[in-house]
Amino acid sequence: MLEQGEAMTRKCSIRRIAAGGAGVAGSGAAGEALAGWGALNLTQGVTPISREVYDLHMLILWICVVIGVVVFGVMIYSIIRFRKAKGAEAAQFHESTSVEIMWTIIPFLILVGMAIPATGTLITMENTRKPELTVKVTGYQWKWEYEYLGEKVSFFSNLGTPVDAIQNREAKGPNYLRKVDNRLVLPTGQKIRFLVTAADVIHAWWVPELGMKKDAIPGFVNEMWARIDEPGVYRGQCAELCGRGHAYMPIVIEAKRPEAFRQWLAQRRQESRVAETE
Ligand SMILES: [Cu+2]
Repeated sequence: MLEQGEAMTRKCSIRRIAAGGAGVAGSGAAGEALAGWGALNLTQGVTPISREVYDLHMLILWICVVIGVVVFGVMIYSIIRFRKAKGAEAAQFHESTSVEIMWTIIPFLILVGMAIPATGTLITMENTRKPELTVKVTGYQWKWEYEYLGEKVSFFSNLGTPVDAIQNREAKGPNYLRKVDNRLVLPTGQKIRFLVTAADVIHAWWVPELGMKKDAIPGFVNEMWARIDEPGVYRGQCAELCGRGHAYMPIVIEAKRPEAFRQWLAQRRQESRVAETE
């Protein structure tokens, strides 16, 4: 009796969670974000590399779908067509050279077919040579520091969400925990190299739209690069559990056209010079 009661409560709570999920999905901004199958897929991103990564992901997904359909199709067909109830007799044989050659060569060809385009993309990703701008990214507990190398501009980027919103004393609003005080402003259409490191523990710098993620490790410098096509705001997060404030060190990139970026950079340099002399 008790067991039955427990099972009932569990069933009810599962139903409640499911209903709650549907409620969230159906309401406002969250509903828009979850609308359509596209929201379940990898983002196409805003850089040539992120699109290459997306295309690879789709190519390999469809290869997997075809393999799945063929394997399960043959399996289900055989199970039904040659069932015992219809009096099917199993073939009796041991070792078949032709079958063994086939099941070695076909997977080999599939793997090579996937490895060739994937290697090309990996090589492009690793090629950080000849950047037009280099930004050093340093992770701290719990903020990021951005230094525009050779430009005499550097600043910290802290969480922009107020503590009152975190502690439910005010409305959380859009982009909750995904806002910063100082955005990382970058130019569009230029090759930007990122040097990623950390000053205390391991963090990871991740903006999904750039199609890349790098660990930020104290004493090491990891490299990555991006060429952002369109102006816009792109958000990311620290992706390596780095302590109590791990959720409170978001990344916000603001991509501007090169002229607007140069203007911003000059103004920023001016501000830091003023701050130094004060
Ligand atoms: Cu972190």
